[in-house]
Amino acid sequence: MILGIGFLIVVTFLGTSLEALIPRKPTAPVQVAQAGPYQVTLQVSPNPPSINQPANLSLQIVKKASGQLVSNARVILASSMQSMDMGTEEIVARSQSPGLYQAQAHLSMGGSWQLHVQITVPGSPAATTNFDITTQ
Ligand SMILES: [Cu+2]
Repeated sequence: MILGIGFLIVVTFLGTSLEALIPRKPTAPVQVAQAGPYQVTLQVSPNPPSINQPANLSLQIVKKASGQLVSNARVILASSMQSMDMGTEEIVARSQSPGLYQAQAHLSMGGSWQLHVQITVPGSPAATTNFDITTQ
């Protein structure tokens, strides 16, 4: 029994330290997700993002039904770390051209980040989705 618990502790310890040592696979530089009636294509550059400089995020938003670019949305991004509470950075993306929104995020630590995207078009309910971004 005691041996079993000791073994568990060692395995847990190894698991945690290995996770910090093994280089993480970067997430794809272009990812697509569905947010309610919209399809969102996220491009991250550089990929993987550097922890020393802000990451450039660009989001293209189209209506799923028609493929039409969504040009009048308010796009709010919130980035947070998945494995710990480092707070949440909220960013309002700037409209760059019809359907294209850009923002910079400070992903200041290596690991898995979650990017929460909220899209609000006047007259329609807000739609949300999440992306995973891995920094190194
Ligand atoms: Cu962290």
